[in-house]
Amino acid sequence: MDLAERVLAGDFRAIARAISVVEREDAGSAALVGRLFGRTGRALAVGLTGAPGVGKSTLVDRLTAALRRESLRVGILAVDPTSPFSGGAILGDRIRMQGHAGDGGVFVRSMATRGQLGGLARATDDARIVLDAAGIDVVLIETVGVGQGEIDVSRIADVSVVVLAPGSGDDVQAIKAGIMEIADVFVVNKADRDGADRAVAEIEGMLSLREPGTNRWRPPVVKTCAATGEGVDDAIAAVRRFADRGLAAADRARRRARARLEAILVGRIVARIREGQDLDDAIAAIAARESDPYAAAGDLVRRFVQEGPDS
Ligand SMILES: Nc1nc2c(ncn2[C@@H]2O[C@H](COP(=O)(O)OP(=O)(O)OP(=O)(O)O)[C@@H](O)[C@H]2O)c(=O)[nH]1
Ligand SMILES: [Mg+2]
Repeated sequence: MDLAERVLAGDFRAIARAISVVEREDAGSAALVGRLFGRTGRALAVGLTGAPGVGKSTLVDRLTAALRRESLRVGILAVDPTSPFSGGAILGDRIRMQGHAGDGGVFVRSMATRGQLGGLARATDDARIVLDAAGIDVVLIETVGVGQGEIDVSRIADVSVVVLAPGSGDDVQAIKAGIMEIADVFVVNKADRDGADRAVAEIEGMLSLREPGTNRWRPPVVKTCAATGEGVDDAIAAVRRFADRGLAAADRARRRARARLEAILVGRIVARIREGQDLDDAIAAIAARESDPYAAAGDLVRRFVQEGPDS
């Protein structure tokens, strides 16, 4: 059996290898995704985003245990857009998965930034494809959220959960508007601490200030104590309620398809133009003020279209 066949058979070692192949964009990576893609679309990808230390990993651990009780297969991707140089080993320390070591129904993987952020979102999306094709039922994507990158990563998920904790400096006002916008479900974790009810009230208050839209989903706000597992079933129920709205899923799938397609097109066209002398000439002309960036880009695109992508 080749790698794609072994992935489709659900072999964990093959899954790990396949994710490395797509992560590094090794030769054959596009062909591998091509072999797997037709067999995807079953898995539910759930993103969990939040500031460092709010309890995302503890929550992921609890969610995994609950999903395993339903005999669902779980894939966990721990993604850190904030530390480009940390690599897999250090990231691995941030995952609290001891309880599931040796469980053949749980696959765990860390994803680190290699190169730019866009690359991380792409690699994570491809890893999701590998897990989906391998028969994983639920993919949990943990992303540390403090900057911009986690927003890209959260777009990969079918359902985005924003996790907060009371009184840790990451309360509602401090959370970036962008993160708020991506939430399909809010989880206020560490409900055992003071201020949890206030945090819930603040989020609810913020949500009621949004533009009312017909049929617009109002993100539920769920309190959890990941340390004890309290509220975790409510969080799963809220995620499923959102996922069960078929239209939202279809919309999201199309948005994701568009983003992926456009990114690949841009990458290929730029790579193709870079192969020739044209790009260097255009850069020199702009730097010397002999041309402007818009005119130069227009010229390059025109020439690309006229000559064809393979000339
Ligand atoms: N009191 C309390 N502590 C919790 C709860 N959930 C998690 N913690 C603790 O909070 C700390 C951070 O938890 P993690 O699960 O590692 O948080 P994280 O968001 O994954 O952290 P990073 O991956 O580093 O961003 C740990 O010491 C947990 O034991 C909770 O519900 N209540
Ligand atoms: Mg963590």
